[in-house]
Amino acid sequence: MITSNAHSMQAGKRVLFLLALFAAGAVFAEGNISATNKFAWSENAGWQNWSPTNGGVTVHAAGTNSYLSGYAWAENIGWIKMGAGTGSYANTTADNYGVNLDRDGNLSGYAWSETCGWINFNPTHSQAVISPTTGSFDGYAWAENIGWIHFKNTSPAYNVCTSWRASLADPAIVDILGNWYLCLARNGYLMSGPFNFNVSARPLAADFDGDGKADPAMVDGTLWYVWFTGAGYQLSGGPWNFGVLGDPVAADFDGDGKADPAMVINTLWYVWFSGSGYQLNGVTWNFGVAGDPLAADFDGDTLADPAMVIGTWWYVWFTSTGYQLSGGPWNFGVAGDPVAADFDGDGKADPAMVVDNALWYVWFSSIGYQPSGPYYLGVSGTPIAADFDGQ
Ligand SMILES: [Ca+2]
Ligand SMILES: [Ca+2]
Ligand SMILES: [Ca+2]
Ligand SMILES: [Ca+2]
Repeated sequence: MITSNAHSMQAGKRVLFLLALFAAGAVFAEGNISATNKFAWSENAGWQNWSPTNGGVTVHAAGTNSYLSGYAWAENIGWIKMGAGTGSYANTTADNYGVNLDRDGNLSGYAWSETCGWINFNPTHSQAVISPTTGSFDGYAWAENIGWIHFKNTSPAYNVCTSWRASLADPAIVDILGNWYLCLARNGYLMSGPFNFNVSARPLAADFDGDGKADPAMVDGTLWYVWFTGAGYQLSGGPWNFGVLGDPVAADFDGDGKADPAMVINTLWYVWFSGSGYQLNGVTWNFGVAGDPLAADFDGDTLADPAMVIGTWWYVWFTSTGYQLSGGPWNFGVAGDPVAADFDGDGKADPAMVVDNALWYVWFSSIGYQPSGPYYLGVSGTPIAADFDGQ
């Protein structure tokens, strides 16, 4: 009965939505553009309102695959559509055009205006951007028929701002019973949970399905249980079995936006690249150092960098230098359970040590790896850091 009611409720909503759509002549979402900072300017076409009364633009957070949707309104040229279909957009046909956004805030691709045609967000002589830390648009987009569109100016003062922010890592704890406790950065690190998937083994989290949100996983021997965020936390078939027993690690080593499972045995790294259909690829890394293995993008080139932690010492091999040891090894002077993820949202992983299962010491890349904390999370278990909510 409840299901049936819910269905008829949804159907009712859909009918209302369709009626509204026909009445207004365009599709609208509320959007996440500021109600006050919402204007862009074009010398030839005047003001554009990115958060008009009947609609607005939404900036969707999905890691490297973020994108825009919805409509902006310009008094002189009418509606400007940010994308067709679902983002991120391929921009190869009239059915899949749209404005894409990478996790550093660079916009690309095309919006469409019925009256003035394509609007390019990454034209030859400019780059439209959104600040990953403040959500402020800046730079210029280009339209063949109306010229430059400017997003930020001091005099006269105008600016388009969104509540979107770049990816922030969320600390989490998984206790011995397999209970997951999450502290979402966007929720002021307030603890939520416990969430339980009825599997208790070695927990980890990484974005295996590439939707910009970390997927919880449990590794039991050679078996990988992964719950896809993109599928409503359904088990991703399987469990996967790669036939290698070791210390499990998962991160995007090949840069396709999906996490690659890895097993580490002493100094040997076995990695199954998502970009190669999870083939072992004949590649086994050996950096000659054994310790607590982890992987995160320390140098900010979007590829995960393998690392080994021994006591207070961090050995990190930068992808940007062809897997050369990043000087050091680094010594932060604190020993414990190491984790690494981008807590401050500057695109570089921040090393952290969790002492006594609950005290988090963090070295933020954005402030030159000065020590911060310890932060107390209040639950004991295996520490994990990943971007669970994609923002
Ligand atoms: Ca995911
Ligand atoms: Ca990958
Ligand atoms: Ca890297
Ligand atoms: Ca960082």
